[in-house]
Amino acid sequence: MLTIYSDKHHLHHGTELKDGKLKPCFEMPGRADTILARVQKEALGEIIAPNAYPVSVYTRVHSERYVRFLESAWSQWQAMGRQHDALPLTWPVRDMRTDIEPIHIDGKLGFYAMDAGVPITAGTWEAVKSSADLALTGADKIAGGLPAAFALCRPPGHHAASEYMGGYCYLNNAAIAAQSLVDQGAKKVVVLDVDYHHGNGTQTIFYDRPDVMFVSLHGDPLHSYPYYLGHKDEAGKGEGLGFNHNYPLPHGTDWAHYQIALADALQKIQAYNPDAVVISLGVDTFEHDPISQFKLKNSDYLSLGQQIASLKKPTLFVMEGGYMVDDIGINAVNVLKGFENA
Ligand code: OKP
Ligand code: ZN
Repeated sequence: MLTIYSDKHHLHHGTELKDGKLKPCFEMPGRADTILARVQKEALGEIIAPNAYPVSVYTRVHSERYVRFLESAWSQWQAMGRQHDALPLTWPVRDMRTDIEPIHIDGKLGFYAMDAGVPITAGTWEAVKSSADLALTGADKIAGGLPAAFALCRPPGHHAASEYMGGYCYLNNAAIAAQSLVDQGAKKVVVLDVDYHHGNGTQTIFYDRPDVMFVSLHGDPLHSYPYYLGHKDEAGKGEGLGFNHNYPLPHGTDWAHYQIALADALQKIQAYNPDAVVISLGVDTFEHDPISQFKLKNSDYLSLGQQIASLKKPTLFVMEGGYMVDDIGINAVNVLKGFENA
C-alpha cells in the first residue's frame, strides 16, 4: 500500500492541560515516527511526500475565519509577549454569545476551541497544514484510481469541526479528504471512524448531508471524551437524516464485542454503496492504550483491516489517534496488512 508521509509533523509538539496539570501531549511526534518505522520494516510499499494545497481546499469544510485564526494565532499570542504554548481557558458555553468573534487572542482561542487539548506552538500551523495535505494527496491518488492509500497524518483531525479545534485536532484531515473525493466526482463517500473517541468534528461537518455518510464505533460518550456527542440517537438532520450511524460501546469492549458492532456498521455501509471509503484510523482501541478503555489486541487489527477490505471499495486510511507509542506502529500497520492480504 502507498503511504504518504512528511517529517513536518515534528514542528508540532505541545502541552495539554491534563488531570489539572500542564503536561506534554500524549499526541507526540514519536507516534508518527514509530508508524513510519513499522511501514518501512514491514515493506508495506512506496512512501511519498505530500503535494501542497491552497487554503481554499480546507475551507470546503472549515470556515474561512477559522482557518485564518489557525494560521495567525501563534503570532498574535507571541505579540503579547507570551512564549509558552497558546491554550484556551474560556469558552462560550450555554447562554453566551457566539455571534461576535472576540478580538483578544484569549477570547479567540476559546471561541475556536472545545477544550484545552489543542496547544498552538510556533510550528503548529505548518504541521497541521502538512497533515491535511497528506490526506488530500491520498484522496487524489484514490480519485486517480488507486485502490487504497495510507495518509500518515499527525496531528489527527476528527475532533475538529467547521469552526473549532479540540482533542489534539486542528484541521479535519478525513473530512477534507472526503470532501475532496466528492469534489472530484464521487457521488457518495463514507467516513468510517474506528478511533476510540467519537469523531464529533466529522459527524458535525456532514450531519445534514446525504452524500457523505458518517459511521463511528467509539467509547460511550457518557464515560468517554468528547462527552457531548456520539450517542446512538444522532442519526443526521434534514437531507442527512439516516446518514449518520453511531455505535457507542462500553468500557472493556474486546474484539468479540467490537466485531458485532463492526459487522452491523459494515452492512450499513455496503447498503449505502459508496464510491469511496475514508477510514479515520485510530488505534487507541488497543488494550494497553494509556487514555482509552477498549481491549483490542495486536492481532485484532489484522482482522479489522480484513473486515474493512470486505467492502471492496477504494479506501483511504487517514491516521487519527493511538497513544501506546510502543505498539502504535504494529497496530496501525496490522490494519493495512490485514486489508491488503484479505
Ligand atoms: C484524540 B483522538 C483536554 C483533552 C482531553 C482528549 C483526548 C483526545 C483524543 N485536555 N483528552 O481521538 O485520539
Ligand atoms: Zn482517539
